[in-house]
Amino acid sequence: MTQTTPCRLFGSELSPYSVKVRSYLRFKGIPHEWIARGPGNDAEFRKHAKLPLIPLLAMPDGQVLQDSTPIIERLEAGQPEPSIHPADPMLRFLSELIEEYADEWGNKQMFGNRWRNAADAKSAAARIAERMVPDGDDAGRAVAAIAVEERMVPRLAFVGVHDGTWDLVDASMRRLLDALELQFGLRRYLFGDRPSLADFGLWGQLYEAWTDPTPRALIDELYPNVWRWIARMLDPKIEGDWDSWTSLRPGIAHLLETEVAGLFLPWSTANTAALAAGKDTFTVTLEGKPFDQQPQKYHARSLAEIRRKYAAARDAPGLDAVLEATGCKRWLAA
Ligand SMILES: N[C@@H](CCC(=O)N[C@@H](CS)C(=O)NCC(=O)O)C(=O)O
Repeated sequence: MTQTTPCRLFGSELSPYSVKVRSYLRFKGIPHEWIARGPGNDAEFRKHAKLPLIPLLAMPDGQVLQDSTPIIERLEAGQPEPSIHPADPMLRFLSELIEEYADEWGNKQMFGNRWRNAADAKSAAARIAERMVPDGDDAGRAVAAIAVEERMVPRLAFVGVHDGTWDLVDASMRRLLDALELQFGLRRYLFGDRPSLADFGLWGQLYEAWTDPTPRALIDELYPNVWRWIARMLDPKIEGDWDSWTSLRPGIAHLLETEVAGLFLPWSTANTAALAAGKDTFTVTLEGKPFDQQPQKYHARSLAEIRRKYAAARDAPGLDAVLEATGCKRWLAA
């Protein structure tokens, strides 16, 4: 049955996972109200929230969903068309894997750019403060912006972005942008002329990066196809079909090899191992250099989840050969 009462999406314009879910709701044509999280809706948010995190989706039937990937999966199961999953099961899994990479590793690129550079941090803090403090109160907004910056900058440590790791994370963002620039020269979205789960995940992070001055200047100057896709994904539409693996292979295989198998999966596996061993910090060698951070439970849960999806999809024709050739398989089959 078509839903007519809108659901309520609590989110923030500055939150990659919130705008990701909003873009998905727009694509699916699911009626929704965007509730910019702020003091005016604190009581309602707290009543619903199991975790103090956005996005939060309050459904018309009273159900409350949190966490962007399960939110999308839940809605997709209830309303499968138009699908965000390529029809070929192999491509579907690759899209799910790239979404996982975007959520967990791509966030380091966005978050690092936003909170490491003073100009970007000031810009983001001012935009967040603008939404926290009622109209007309400039002094209040200035105080709030300082408090936001003081709260967010130390969080760089939680995502493992610091002087010792930033060059690697920044180079990883450039490589992602290079790969996407080529992909979007030939098609409207990552897996063809319609958006996939991977597009929503990557876009949440890159749209946010594009709202911050430093990465925005980079994208505007060097990545015109990515820029057009960023604009397109605000309100994505079906503009054609899924592409074949033959046509997708060069770009996707490169991304899987360098970013997913080269950085994300070994890092996430080391994070899980560190938690199991009860360690406070862990170091993993990435591209021949040490990468160290505090382990985080959330990444371990989502790694287990992508491994579960792999176990369910592994009979998909061609999948194991691609994962083997790109170096992903040993991390997923673990
Ligand atoms: N994995 C979660 C991540 C959600 C998340 O980290 N949300 C951030 C904003 S992007 C948040 O609410 N942080 C709480 C805070 O800043 O106080 C998802 O995909 O929804």
